[in-house]
Amino acid sequence: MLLPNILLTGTPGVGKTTLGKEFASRSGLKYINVGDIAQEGQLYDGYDEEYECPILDEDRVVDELENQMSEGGVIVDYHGCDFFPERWFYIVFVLQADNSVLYKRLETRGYNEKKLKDNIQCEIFQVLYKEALAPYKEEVVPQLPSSKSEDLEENINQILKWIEQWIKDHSS
Ligand code: DAT
Repeated sequence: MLLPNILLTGTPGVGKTTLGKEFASRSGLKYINVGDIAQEGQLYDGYDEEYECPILDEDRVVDELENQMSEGGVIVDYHGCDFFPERWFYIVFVLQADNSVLYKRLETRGYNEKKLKDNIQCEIFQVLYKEALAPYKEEVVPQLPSSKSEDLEENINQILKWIEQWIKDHSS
């Protein structure tokens, strides 16, 4: 593997897509949005009426991504990590946004009241951070603030630095 795979996770609306796409365009890593892949391949297993969204067929998503992940150099965007093989990722960045900022972003998306409330609670209780800490060690689960535009620049630089170090550590 010439370059590592990176996971960007966090509550919907924290800025994974924004960071992932911008990072990919600057670094040459390949950006994969799991939601988009699922939609393109219709990798679904039913529909969740309460949250008004299709239910992901996780096994088919893993099968779909396996080849690309084994090549390395992929930055994956998804609001979860418990169904991905742990070996796929060297590092899991968990994005976080202030509650009031996140609320506004999700309101703009037109989320229904239950979905809004549940997502804000998800952020408050650090659900995605805890999910990542189940398979991964704390030192490979850095948290990144993602409320302001300056945070975006800062995060890109931090991930670039991390990759540089990874390349040094793996080039012998
Ligand atoms: P996600 O992919 O986590 O669901 P997103 O990238 O679509 O989130 O971002 C949601 C909204 O927030 C979108 O309108 C862009 C904005 N946003 C993302 N990161 C930001 C940042 N660091 N500063 C300001 N706005 C940001």
